[in-house]
Amino acid sequence: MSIQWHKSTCPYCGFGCGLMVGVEQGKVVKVKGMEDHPTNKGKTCILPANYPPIFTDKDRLKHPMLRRDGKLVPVEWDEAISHVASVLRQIIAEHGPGAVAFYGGAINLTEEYYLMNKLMKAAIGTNNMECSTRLCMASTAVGFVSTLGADAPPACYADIEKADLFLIAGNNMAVSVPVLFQRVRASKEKNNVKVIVIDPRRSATADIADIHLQLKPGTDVPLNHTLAHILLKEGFVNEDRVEHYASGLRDLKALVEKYPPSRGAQITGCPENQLIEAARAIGSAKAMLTFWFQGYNHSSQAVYKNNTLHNLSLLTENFCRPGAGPLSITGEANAMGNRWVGSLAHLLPGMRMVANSQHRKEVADFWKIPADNISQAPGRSIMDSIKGLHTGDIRALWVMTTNPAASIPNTRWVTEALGKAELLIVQDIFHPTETTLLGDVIFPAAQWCEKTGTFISAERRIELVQAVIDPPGEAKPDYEIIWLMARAMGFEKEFPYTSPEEVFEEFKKITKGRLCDMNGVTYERLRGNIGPQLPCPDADHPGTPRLFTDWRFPRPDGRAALLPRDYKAPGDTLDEQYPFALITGRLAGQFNTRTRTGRSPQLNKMAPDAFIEIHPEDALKLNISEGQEAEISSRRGSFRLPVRLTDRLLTGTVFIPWHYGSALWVGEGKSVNLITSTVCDIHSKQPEYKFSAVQIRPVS
Ligand SMILES: Nc1nc2c(c(=O)[nH]1)N[C@H]1C(S)=C(S)[C@@H](COP(=O)(O)OP(=O)(O)OC[C@H]3O[C@@H](n4cnc5c(=O)[nH]c(N)nc54)[C@H](O)[C@@H]3O)O[C@H]1N2
Ligand SMILES: Nc1nc2c(c(=O)[nH]1)N[C@H]1C(S)=C(S)[C@@H](COP(=O)(O)OP(=O)(O)OC[C@H]3O[C@@H](n4cnc5c(=O)[nH]c(N)nc54)[C@H](O)[C@@H]3O)O[C@H]1N2
Ligand code: SF4
Ligand SMILES: [Mo]
Repeated sequence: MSIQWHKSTCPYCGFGCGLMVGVEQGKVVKVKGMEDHPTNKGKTCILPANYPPIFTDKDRLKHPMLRRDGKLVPVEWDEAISHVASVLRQIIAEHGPGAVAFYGGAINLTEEYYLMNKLMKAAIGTNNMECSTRLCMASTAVGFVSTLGADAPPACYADIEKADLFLIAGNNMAVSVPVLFQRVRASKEKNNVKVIVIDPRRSATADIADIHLQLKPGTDVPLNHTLAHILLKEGFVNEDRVEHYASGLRDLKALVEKYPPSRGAQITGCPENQLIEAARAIGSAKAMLTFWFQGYNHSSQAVYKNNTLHNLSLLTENFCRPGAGPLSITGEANAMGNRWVGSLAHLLPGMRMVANSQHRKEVADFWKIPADNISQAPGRSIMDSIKGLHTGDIRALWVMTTNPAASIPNTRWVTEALGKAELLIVQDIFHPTETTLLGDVIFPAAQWCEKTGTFISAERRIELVQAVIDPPGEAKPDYEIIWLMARAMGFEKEFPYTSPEEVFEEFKKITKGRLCDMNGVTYERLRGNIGPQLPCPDADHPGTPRLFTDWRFPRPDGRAALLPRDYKAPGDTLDEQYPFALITGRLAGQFNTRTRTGRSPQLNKMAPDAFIEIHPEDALKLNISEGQEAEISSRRGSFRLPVRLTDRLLTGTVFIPWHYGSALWVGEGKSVNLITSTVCDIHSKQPEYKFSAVQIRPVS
């Protein structure tokens, strides 16, 4: 029998490479890049290419399970669903809807987030609905809303071939988005593009930099202010033109006046002449494209880092034209869909806000419910829900497509909280994961290629990912599990769906007239074709590559905002006892909590186990050598790892890859989140994974 090829989109990062999935005798046997896809032109990184064993792994969940006498036992779907519905109804009757919370991931389908929003925010009546986007892109979203007036990433991938300067800040794309990195490198070579990398580590991405600003961790805001100071002082800013499309110039000038190169150098540790060289490169660029990622968002100053980077683009007119602007890449495959459906506790579907009464009314009218049914207070962020489990204010948590027991900071605090839930529902494709091990109820889910629905990529491109094989055993698509649960809770009328296409057709109506308008999209249009970039308001609309090309922004005065943001040092403080700044981040061979990649033999061989990187000078002082075990402690706990020496770090900083938990075979206590800081950005509520104060001791 020959291989049947089907078009799909990558289920890992949000760059959204087009893929071809090869199926033979009901099994996925091969995954390769789609030759004529505009995003990747046939290329892929190693992640999707190594997907086939992940479909058939022995740990795939095949039956619902309930915990009885401490043990998870398989049950029928009917029993699992009616049990969960009755416990949820009872908790809501006794403690109100606010005692229930939902926490999802960012690789679900747009349709699934829509259903969950409707179930939680309309039917049950609580805004306690969150997704792992809180840990990932929440700050980028808040950054866009404050600077531009909407969470609307303006640039597109075609800008990569049109820019003459790439400013890459806190984004190790060589590891985290390798196909993007290949495009960036190719454009650099072909078009002689200059590259500035801002990262406290000499990362693989920094290897192609013309200027690498190796700043002290957490000092991006003063660095950006210093660059703005030089741009203004050296006459690179046409103030009249800027005033035309951006407000706030006077206040920004007053603030950055206080950041001359000497002060910038002192705070960031970057040499003065290098800061001047970087600012001049920005000032002289014809088209600057900026990239940033978790080096920004995983910070207590995350939103301010975003705002002050956008200040640089706005000051230099690097916006709204080919090759210029902020090009935000999203973390997980459908992180963009997730944001636009409103899968955070302060959002509503179609780029709307809970706190806005007009938005609440529009959504309530659409759902044909009284406006008061949507609570006017934003719900709990996931960090607040964990606190709520500790205090008893949250009684039930439904976790779907995310692994909080491994990915939220301060693991002991998280697992204790999950243990206190009266009802912990975990909906995943595998058991064990760190979180399924704690569940009271396990729902087995179908995954990518086993269900149909839409993903939206970082450049706002919507694509259909289709079911091409059957899920194992009794596993069901997440959308079906949600509508079965909703009906069992008494919402038959509101959840009459029989297919994801019906859900999409309903959802798209509420995007009408919004920047995420998808009314020109149908499954039929997407089937077998490259999807359009949103907004795409009607059937013959070709899609929208770039936003705000008329330099008008969705803010009250039509201008974008230059924002004067004060600098604050990271939340966790270094002292004599905890003198090292711990940075956590990614490896090419593993993805997030590695429930998938850790089950691919090839990927696991590449990146089998955790380690700590230390600068050789620090190692000498600590009397630690390459390969030796070290004990790493923070104010929250401690664990042990083998040491690797590297001068790619600054002295005083250390790096640990964060993928390794306890549920797969690396054993207990390898998860760096045992020791990471729970300090969050107050504006985005996103944790500061990139700065924890730690101590290191050799283990003899
Ligand atoms: N192979 C692989 N690819 C992935 C993932 C994966 O797990 N594995 N995960 C996906 C997801 S969900 C995401 S969100 C992305 C994340 O992708 P990235 O954000 O690119 O990855 P990270 O390694 O988390 O962090 C990026 C860089 O930030 C730097 N950094 C740390 N502190 C600071 C600081 O204060 N300032 C600056 N400027 N930089 C700093 C780090 O040294 C690091 O090199 O990757 C996606 N792609
Ligand atoms: N220390 C530290 N911690 C971090 C980070 C860091 O850099 N450092 N990065 C943060 C970031 S950026 C992110 S995005 C988060 C990610 O944190 P998580 O969301 O917890 O990470 P994943 O491993 O992607 O979890 C996805 C889960 O969904 C399951 N799954 C896969 N497909 C499906 C499906 O179709 N349906 C269902 N129901 N389940 C499915 C997988 O088996 C897995 O358990 O972690 C954050 N945590
Ligand atoms: S770069 Fe991202 S989207 Fe492309 S193949 Fe790799 S993980 Fe998938
Ligand atoms: Mo992420």
